[in-house]
Amino acid sequence: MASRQDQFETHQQAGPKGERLTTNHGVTIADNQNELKAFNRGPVLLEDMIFREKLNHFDHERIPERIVHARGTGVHGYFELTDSLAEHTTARILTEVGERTEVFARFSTVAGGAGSVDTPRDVRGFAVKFYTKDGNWDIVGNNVPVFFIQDAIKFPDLVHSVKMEADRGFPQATAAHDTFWDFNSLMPEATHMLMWAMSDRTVPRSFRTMEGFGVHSFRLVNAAGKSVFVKYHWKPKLGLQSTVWDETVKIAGADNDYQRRDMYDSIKRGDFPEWELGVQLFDEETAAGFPFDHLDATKLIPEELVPVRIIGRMVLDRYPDNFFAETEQVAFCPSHILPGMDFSNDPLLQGRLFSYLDTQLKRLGSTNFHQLPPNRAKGREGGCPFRNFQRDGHMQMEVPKGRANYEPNSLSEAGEDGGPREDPETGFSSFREPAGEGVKSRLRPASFADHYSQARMFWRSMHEVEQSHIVSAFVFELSKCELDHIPQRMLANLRNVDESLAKRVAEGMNVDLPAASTPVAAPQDLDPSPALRIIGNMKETLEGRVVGLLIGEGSDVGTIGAVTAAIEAAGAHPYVVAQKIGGATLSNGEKRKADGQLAGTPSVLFDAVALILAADAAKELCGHAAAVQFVSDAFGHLKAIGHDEGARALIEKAGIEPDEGITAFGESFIAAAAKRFFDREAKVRAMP
Ligand code: HDE
Repeated sequence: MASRQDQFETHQQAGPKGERLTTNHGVTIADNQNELKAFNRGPVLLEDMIFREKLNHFDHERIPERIVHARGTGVHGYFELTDSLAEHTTARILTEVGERTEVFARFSTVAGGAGSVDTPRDVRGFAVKFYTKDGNWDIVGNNVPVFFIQDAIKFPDLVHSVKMEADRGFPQATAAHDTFWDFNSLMPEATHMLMWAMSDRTVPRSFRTMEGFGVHSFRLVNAAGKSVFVKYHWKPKLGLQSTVWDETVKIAGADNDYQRRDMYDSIKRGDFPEWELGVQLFDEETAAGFPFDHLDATKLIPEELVPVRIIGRMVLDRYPDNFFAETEQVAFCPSHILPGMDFSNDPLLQGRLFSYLDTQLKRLGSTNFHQLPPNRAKGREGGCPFRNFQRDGHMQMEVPKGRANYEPNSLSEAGEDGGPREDPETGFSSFREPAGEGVKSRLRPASFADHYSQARMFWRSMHEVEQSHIVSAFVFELSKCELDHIPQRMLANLRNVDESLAKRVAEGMNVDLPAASTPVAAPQDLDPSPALRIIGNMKETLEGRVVGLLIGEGSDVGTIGAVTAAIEAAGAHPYVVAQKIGGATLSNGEKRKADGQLAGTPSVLFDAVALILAADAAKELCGHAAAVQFVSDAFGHLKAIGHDEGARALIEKAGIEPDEGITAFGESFIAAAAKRFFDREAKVRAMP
């Protein structure tokens, strides 16, 4: 009978570093290939503790995914304060200019499951954990500054409505279905958020090109106990950039993981994603003068009303070593604030203060989730990340010493360690807010009644291109509803936002425009806020972007070199695509390997494209749909196309009418590649 060694001669007997494989209990394993059998070709024995331990651990690998924001990617980095808020807060992270604080950020979609795609039309989560000297601080925000609902008691209804429909288990990761629009059209307070959700904000090009918002008002509290309100803003260094819808849909097909890969690749290249942190600061008196209630999370404070003061920057520079241990197990809680900070009475925020702690217990299975590596208060001064008398529980990782597990105690009087004590000086204390008088009730404040003014303000603040995208998105989504009365109800609400918007959506669907619904509070005409636009807040820069170079047999080596150098000089990254992954033989007879194969690397993955082709190769590519689509999609997605003489045939085959975005190589290409050509849009698709 052959021994194990005879059969598996090639198996390594020790790891590359001489490590031995062991069980979880540290016993070295002799055979990791075969179950223990009673005899040759015989049954497996229950006593095989190595097999049972391995399978048992495997069977329990999955933990519940997040009920919302299940799909996400996390990154390590740091925050650096550039402007002190010492007059407003005692939190050191906001007062010590130049100090670097470790952070962990997680970006996510909201509706889809953990295995869904990265690029549906959806709000993106933007959660940051700061490991500060005063303990962990989490800003658990989104890339949209408002929310659907005013009161947390409606959150389960909202989430049920957007998730897969209960009976059929689809659609996944999209709001474009009956139940979402049914619920939201019945909740006029959602209208402002729906405008954002249908805008280009929810189809961001990259996590790196989106803003983040803390959404709610929080408080800062200074040493004298005085408080101001604060709203947090993240502004991307690369400016805002979104995709057009056709591009979004095609990205999902080309690369499920597009946005997390973009984050991973950019960090690997050293293009570290960066945001500025800004704050809007205002006091009670200023807030009282707003034409809306800032405690209502369906409202934003226009930057034109309260400017955003930039106080620091966040740089993300390290991908996690392990997705599960870090990104899956990181536990954000809006309740994680520091001494010198406090909450506001926003009822949505107040509900969140309960929900996140509760959810962590369910997902991570233990009240000791704070001991997991991504959650430990590791920035805390004094070595030990926490010191208290909470004890025991599942998966306790600490070994507390001594008898003191209660307080007060007098054990130190006998020379024993009596443990930590509260510190009224530096400890967290709540802002002494005068409590209002009133009646205990479930009423919604009257100041929350205006559901349309800011939705209208948002619409009127948009560039006309963005307005057409909003109309198209409403048409697309409402056209997916099977029940006709639902879009009708939504259209009735949209009439309160703007007549032309409602009319264009109805025309785009070829349905009747119903009578307007009756608003609880008459909408007001607020001043538009240009800060809300994407167009106008985009940066004409190639920095950090990716340009696809389509090459083929005989491509000119000099042109490839010059275009590559120009792209790199502009701070961008060239990515070579050829029909075959092995690449092509260039004009000098040398073979150039491709980074991507044409059929699997469409132009949707790039910010601009360069076609460097010999005439014969271009002609041959005219017979390949993937090549023709590479060009026609780049055009249709409003991107710059640089080309040499040889590539002309392919451009003609794609049926492209040259415009200023179609350039020869040189400076004009680099300048064009930093832009999107929105004027082209009317030529390529009918806009409702
Ligand atoms: Fe969340 N939300 N949320 N949310 N949320 C969760 O917590 C919840 C809301 C946000 O990357 C859950 O750990 C309630 C607003 C982000 O891990 C859960 C309400 C904003 C993430 C939860 C809201 C957010 C979550 C699910 C209404 C923007 C992902 C898993 C009162 C300011 C964090 C988890 C990460 C995750 C509850 C509304 C942002 C269930 C009850 C508003 C970025 O606890």
